[in-house]
Amino acid sequence: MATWAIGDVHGCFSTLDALIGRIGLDVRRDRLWMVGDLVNRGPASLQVLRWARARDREMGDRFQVVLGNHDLHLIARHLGIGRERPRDTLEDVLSAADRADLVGWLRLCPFIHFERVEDADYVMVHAGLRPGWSPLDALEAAERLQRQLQGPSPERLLRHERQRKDHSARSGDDSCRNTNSVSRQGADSAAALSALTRTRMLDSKRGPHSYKGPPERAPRGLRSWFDIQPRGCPDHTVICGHWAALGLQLRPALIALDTGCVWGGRLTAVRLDDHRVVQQDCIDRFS
Ligand SMILES: [Mn+2]
Repeated sequence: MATWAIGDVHGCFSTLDALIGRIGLDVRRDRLWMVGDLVNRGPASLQVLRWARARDREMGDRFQVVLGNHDLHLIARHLGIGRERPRDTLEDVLSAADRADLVGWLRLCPFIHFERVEDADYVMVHAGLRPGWSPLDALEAAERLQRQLQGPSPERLLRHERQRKDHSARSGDDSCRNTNSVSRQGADSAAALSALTRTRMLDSKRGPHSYKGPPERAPRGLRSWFDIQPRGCPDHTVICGHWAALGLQLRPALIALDTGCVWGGRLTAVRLDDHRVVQQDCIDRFS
């Protein structure tokens, strides 16, 4: 039995299908984990979602997906909360007969997944963790977000998602000063959502920064979220995606898997048991 983790698919179904063939996934025995951003930017989000929905039925707990920022954007669009963005390629999903079933399933996915595999502790998130977060801190924050997303009024959380996009250079910690406890909770949620689904580099005040490029070319004073000590969940190996310019990272406690498939790069799978890497060049056609 193998455990595979796969990077950001972004609607590149043909590439995903080819990669799954390459790794020889045994759906009856193996585990398959995906770091989120299943959809958007690429040409076949609908096929990716239908595929993931089928793997979920077939593999049960051995199939795990965590939510990425583009997955949240699809949920927002489905609910009529989010507005279309210039490079969205979500029309196939939004006009599908099984749209409600597919997006309903996506809405039930978690923001974080903890699992022990072969004597090693893993935590999978789309983007990252806040510095200093214990596993319990991270789990509680993620579950709070999940309850908001699944509850009767997900608008607040999805609005945070939009605000983080618009003001991603501002610190969630600073914005909650001198405010009452309700808005402090909101600011905490926004900061947790930002860490789990959008973080790349932080400024000297540990606020999120919008820089997306490679860390070695970053403006002075910025540091990668995983280089700030104490890192969140330091005793766990973090599996994440979201940062295409960072590229594949296989470090003792960090496996970063976004290798820019949708930008003409590759889709990457890593077998956690022995760190075997299997990659597939992007073969999806963009019209
Ligand atoms: Mn992302």
